[in-house]
Amino acid sequence: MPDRQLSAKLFKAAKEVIPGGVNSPVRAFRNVNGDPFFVQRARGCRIWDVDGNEMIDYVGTWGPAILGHAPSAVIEAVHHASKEGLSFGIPNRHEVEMARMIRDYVPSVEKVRMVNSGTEATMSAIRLARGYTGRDKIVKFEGCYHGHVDSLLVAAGSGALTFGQPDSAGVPADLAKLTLTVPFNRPEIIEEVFEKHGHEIAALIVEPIPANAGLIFPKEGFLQLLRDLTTKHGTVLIFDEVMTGFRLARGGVQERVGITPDLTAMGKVIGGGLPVGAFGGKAEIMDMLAPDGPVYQAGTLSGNPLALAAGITQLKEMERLDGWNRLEEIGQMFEDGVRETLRELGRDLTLNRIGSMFCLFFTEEAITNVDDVKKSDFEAFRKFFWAALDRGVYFAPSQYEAGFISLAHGVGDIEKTTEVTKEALKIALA
Ligand code: KE4
Repeated sequence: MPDRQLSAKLFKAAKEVIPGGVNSPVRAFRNVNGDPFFVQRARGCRIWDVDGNEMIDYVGTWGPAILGHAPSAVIEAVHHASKEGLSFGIPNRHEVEMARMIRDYVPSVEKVRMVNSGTEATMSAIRLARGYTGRDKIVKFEGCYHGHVDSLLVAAGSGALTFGQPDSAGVPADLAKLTLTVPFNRPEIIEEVFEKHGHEIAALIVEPIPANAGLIFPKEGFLQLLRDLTTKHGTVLIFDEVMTGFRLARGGVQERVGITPDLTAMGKVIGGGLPVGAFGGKAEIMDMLAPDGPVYQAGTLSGNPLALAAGITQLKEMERLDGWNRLEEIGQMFEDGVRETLRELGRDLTLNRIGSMFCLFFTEEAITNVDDVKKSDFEAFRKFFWAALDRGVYFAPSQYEAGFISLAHGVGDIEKTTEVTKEALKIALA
């Protein structure tokens, strides 16, 4: 059992001055009924906690660390940029280079605006869609998370087709009522929604491959149905690719599935670990933004030179290293190891993996939406999480999160992970 005394001391101190002791709730390990460790440093696919325990990391700071932690090229780029200044609040050349790269990687993005988080990206995209269409209502899917935007922290209303109620304190009921939350992968329900309300709906926002309820694959034709319905009713289709963008393909999920959204929310990978988000899409829509258009959106640190130097370098490194193909190879190795282990244990748990993202569900049922995830054995998941962590492998501390593989995960790391996963599964499933 690793010694985590310094983490415990730090967590106690943190709780006195930070709500819940964390700056973001998932870090509190509430879903695994334990206290978090405190990180000391990270490099490659490994992290070390303040007590010196070393772990193989499959969270990767929730997506940005696609090359692994602290890649030398990114550190060098940030260091070099910092010599010219830390922040300007003045147009700078990094902004033009990043915008051009994003447009090149994601052809549906004719124009793009940089922001400082995924939340800002989705919040701005929603406001823009409302300004562009003159409509107020929006549609999102249960289990999809788009950041802590008031309009998107909304649970399904009483009936599947009634508009929403707040999913968080502090969200006005009158605002939540404008958001309709429906089950993912249920074509008949989304068709009925548009039949009834299509003319009122400004935007439909979706994670094209939901990764905030584990990892859920859209049924054949479901994303195309969303594209057809939104086109037919003049609704803005927003792909939230904050997590999947620049990771599941060079051009994100929209490149994999060949579906073109009207707007895309982006983040994580394009920040190289520094605070960055972005939203972009059709020029006709984007040109509605101030200062040209009537939709206001702004940010002191938007286009920050250090964050963009990090993101630009990270993307260039992915190109140089043929990163997306390499991630598929490593991801396949990871998947083969886990599936072999499940076969040996005679347990057919559901493992969803695409590219460098995965989720092992503690259920043998197919996972089509978050209702299926809720049937997982959460106690077994918790035992698995802690057994793996105690043996040096850090998986996401929640059954509702996806795992992330980086270019820094080598064959040896995957082999160790497979061994640890086997031990942890034996304990969890005993
Ligand atoms: P941020 O505001 O946290 O940068 O991004 C919000 C966001 C938007 N869209 C998607 C699809 C996202 O996954 C996220 C944030 N992802 C979570 C991880 N599941 C961030 C972890 C956290 O909240 O601490």
